[in-house]
Amino acid sequence: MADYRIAAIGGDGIGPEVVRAGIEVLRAAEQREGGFSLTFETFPWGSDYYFEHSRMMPDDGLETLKPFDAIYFGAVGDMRLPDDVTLWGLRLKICQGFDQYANVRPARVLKGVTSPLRNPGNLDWVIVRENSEGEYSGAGGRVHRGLPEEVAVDASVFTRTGCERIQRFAFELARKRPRKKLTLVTKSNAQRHGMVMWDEIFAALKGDYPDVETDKVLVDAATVRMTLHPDSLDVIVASNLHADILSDLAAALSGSIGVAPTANLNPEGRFPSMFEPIHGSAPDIVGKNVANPIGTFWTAAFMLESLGEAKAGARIMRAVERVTSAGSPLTPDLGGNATTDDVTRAVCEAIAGENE
Ligand code: GGG
Repeated sequence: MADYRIAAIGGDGIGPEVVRAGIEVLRAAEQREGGFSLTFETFPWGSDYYFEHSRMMPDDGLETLKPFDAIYFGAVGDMRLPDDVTLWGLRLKICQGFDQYANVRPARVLKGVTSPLRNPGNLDWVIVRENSEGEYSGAGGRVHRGLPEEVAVDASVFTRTGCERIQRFAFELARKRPRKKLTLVTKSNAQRHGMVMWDEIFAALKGDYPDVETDKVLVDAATVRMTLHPDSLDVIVASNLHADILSDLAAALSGSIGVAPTANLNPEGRFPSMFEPIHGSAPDIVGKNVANPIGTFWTAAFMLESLGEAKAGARIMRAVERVTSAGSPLTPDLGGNATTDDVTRAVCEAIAGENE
């Protein structure tokens, strides 16, 4: 029987609350499904850890995480610290340190959930975000700090290897989906070096995937397509920053940022992959027991699927949709007045009570 070792990192804000809820749901799925087991180890890394140790995670944190089969992550962001310190000190340290270059962000309207769009049609997208370079390369610097002549530079670094591997990943993903459609999003009219290379690589790769229908759109026009013609999109591939922004829009259009999952994949399996809800630390609702745990449940399903336990993952999603389609219990972001605990209990009961 397979035993999967999962590193759980709640991180900041509502992260620990939703990861705790997610572990309960994973335990329910493990029990109901049988045939595999999960061993969790929890790491208290994040902003509280920073105040004790002057760093978001230990210097040898990546070595500690390396033997795990997967990382189940909550969120980063704390009002007491600059956002770049928390993001680079934990989430990006893991994503970049483990070469988790494929960030996969599905968006669809779950049963019973209302999209803010008048005509959501069959909104069912996967956004593939380049996750290792680009606008998040970290290259740049500041000189003459505080003086009128101060200069700040953030360099977007796009490598042919980085662009090609993420685009191939997106093509492979698109060809496994019923619609087999891939849209490239860039801003190659304004960013005339790196983004033009994205376009050129896409044009060259297309020939290797004749079964995948392709098109391309500028990132500004992509927001319009997503809002007015959601049916025209299936898989979208874009740079680190563009896809980050588009996937927040996608989550909002599918009903709430609280339901959307993410996988940070190292597709070759040289390092563990990391799974997390799209949402951040939501400091305004910390400790109130109202955080929506559904994004973390969908994330759990995604993690099980990636570990080879697709049946158990699908079971979690059926249970989630049984609860959402019943219309209750739902947290306030979905129009309900239930707590995180209420939703967690209902999903665990739906898993345990399923006859399939
Ligand atoms: N669970 C996702 C999360 O914590 N996101 C925090 C954040 O600030 N992310 C910025 C980014 O991914 O670019």
